Amino acid sequence: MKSPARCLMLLVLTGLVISDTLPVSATDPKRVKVAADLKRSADGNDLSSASPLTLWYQQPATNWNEALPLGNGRLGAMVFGGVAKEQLQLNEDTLWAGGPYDPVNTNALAALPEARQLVFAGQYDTAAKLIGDKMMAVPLRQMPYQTLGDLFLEFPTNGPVTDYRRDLGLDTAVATASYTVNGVHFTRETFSSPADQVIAVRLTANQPGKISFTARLSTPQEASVIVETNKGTRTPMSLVMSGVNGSAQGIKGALKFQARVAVMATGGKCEPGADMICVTNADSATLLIAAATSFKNYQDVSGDPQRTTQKQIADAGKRAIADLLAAHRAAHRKLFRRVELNLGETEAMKLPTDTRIRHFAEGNDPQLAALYFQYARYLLISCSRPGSQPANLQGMWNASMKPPWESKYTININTEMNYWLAEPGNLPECVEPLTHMVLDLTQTGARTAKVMYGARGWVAHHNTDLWRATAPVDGPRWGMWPMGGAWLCQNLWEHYLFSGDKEYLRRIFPAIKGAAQFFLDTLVEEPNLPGPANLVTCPSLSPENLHPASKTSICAGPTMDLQILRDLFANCIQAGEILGEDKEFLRQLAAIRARLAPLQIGRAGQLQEWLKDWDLEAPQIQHRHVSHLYGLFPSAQIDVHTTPQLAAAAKKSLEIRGDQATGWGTAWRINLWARLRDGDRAFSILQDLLSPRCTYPNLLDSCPPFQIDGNFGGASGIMEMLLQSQNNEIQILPALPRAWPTGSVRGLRARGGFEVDIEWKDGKVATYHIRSREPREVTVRINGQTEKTVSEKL
Ligand code: FUC
Repeated sequence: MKSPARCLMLLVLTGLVISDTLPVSATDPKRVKVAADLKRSADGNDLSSASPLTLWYQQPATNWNEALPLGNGRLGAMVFGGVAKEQLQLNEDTLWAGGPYDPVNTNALAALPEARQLVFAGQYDTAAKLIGDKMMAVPLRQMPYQTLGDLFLEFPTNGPVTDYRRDLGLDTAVATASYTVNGVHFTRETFSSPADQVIAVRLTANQPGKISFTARLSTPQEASVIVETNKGTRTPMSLVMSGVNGSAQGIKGALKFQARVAVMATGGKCEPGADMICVTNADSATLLIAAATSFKNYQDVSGDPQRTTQKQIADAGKRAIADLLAAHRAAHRKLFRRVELNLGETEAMKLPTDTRIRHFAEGNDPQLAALYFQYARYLLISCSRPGSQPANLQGMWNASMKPPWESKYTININTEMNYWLAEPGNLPECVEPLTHMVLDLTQTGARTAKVMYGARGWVAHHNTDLWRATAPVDGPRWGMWPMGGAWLCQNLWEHYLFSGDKEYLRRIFPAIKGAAQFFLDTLVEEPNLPGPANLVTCPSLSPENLHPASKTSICAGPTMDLQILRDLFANCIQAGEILGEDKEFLRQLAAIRARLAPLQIGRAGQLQEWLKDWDLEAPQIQHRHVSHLYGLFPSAQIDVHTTPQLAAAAKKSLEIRGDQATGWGTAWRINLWARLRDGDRAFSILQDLLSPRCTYPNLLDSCPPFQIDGNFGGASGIMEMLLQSQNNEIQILPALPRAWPTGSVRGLRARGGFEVDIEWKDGKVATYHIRSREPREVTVRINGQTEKTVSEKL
């Protein structure tokens, strides 16, 4: 038994429930407010009635940031749970604007030598102007990810509503709204099934003949809706919306799409309207929603969405809703139940989720941090499964035709952060869409490397989209950064480190090798630095941060680039040795790696962000990006044990940067402080992340606006506080905050193919278990000491 009920039972049996009551001071207005909220919501229930893995609310969503996300990797819905009107805002993860396109700029190569010269001469603004004129992608911006539209269900309501509750079970992946009107209790359950590739909505009531509603589809896309009848089949009536995607930036929409909603009622009547279906006095009803586009891959849009959706509806329609639900739950739990986390439970657990977010920063709700962690796992399972697109800036949930930053893949931090939790959080399957995308990028990026840089290998800059565009976009200040592909390779390498899967390594080696090759051909000597360690990227930038020598970010050899390259070359050498690749190439890489410009400590004792000691004069000294600290996290080349001086400098930089940033910037800082072994500082930043400044009522991250990286990065930070495994050590509770004195975790993964369980009490490790396929010797750092142990068999 691995259920949440079991977690709770264990907690009670082992005395881990650390506080029964919320300390309330009569004079502290905030505390009095918590007490009042508790009184209103708790109804005298004991803690065991509070469900630790559920988000719940006492009112319908009044806006998108209160609606609850469902997804099967590909097909997503935001569920509002209204009483008179239900809204399901729908997404299909290949519905982006545009079509296959090639944005390389054929003028770039000729301009490259001059751009370099200008940068080395300190004429940064002139360099930026030249880059803007000659080296940016055509078109300058990439394609947006767009909404599919909405399904609206309208219900006749004639009477006051009581007992309203709306929730999302993370263990079931079902969103439920229930309420009573005129003595009839209604329940509406919705899920997006990875097993059957449809969204299902089940409407029931506790009295027969009470389900009446109209169903209607609407969309801002170019599309039309008809009602299709298939008499004599299990799905006799469907709303069918067919359309084409939009054009953007002069790239013509090339996708067809279709959404299909089958409406099935038991008892009562089901009648077609012109563009709606009307159900009257049914005992219960089920809706099945399918959607698809003609996207097959970034070069091929010849799919048949009509055939796909017809088949999905016909197949799912043959099965009872209970069977669909069982298959859905099993597919979800297979991934979700691998990890359990208990950080202690308090009375605050009885409160609705939106209230808990408002109060988290006041302390004493450790379970909300555990819920936030599990929510991130839930979200990744829901938006990134084998066969789907990777998690974009909004995962896969987007109501707009023009979302912020086009809801793309921003690969100067955001996409990489989306996957930080996947490996330690025991969701390695969810990385598959990312692997697939990187392998696509090696193809489009090879053309960009050749045409724009005259180089071998492949390159991707700071963003990509469904069409795998790799040229620099948006403007020199943001786009002229050739490191996006190299950083993504680090995510893939981590997948290998955690699993030890040599087949996977063989599959990704060409990506790592090609990324390295690009830099062998494009690194240049910085003439102002003494050799031989004077190789740098140029032109480049430290993501999005202006430096004080100009109005631009354009520079040579920013610290982050040098750190990413140290990793890329080291990984390529190690992978090449494991796979028996060409020794000469690996030797060449090692020689070039040794010649990369060094990391430097600046006059404030900080780790310099640039080759020059500019940090203290930079116009945005507290910039959201902490790019130069990549070496501390997610990389491990800066480490408190192995490179204490650099770690101290990184700490100084982090202090200068400050704790508050965008959602993802805040989340990154949690991971960094955990790597610096300061659990309390990491926790205080988590308190900020998990407060209304950075978290919406639906527990999704607010950048602002909504951006999912903060959820994923925050969850990664929570794990970094409990377990780390860089540099060939498994570190148990490396940065446990005082706020979580007692707790347990089961099923986290560590590099080297290990799974780890930990129980702790009074801030100290009580027991731990390390398991692997074959028992192996492992170095463990625990309570400040290292020891050798042998892992148990998995
Ligand atoms: C980078 C960040 C922004 C935002 C965008 C998607 O440009 O600097 O804050 O996250 O990506």
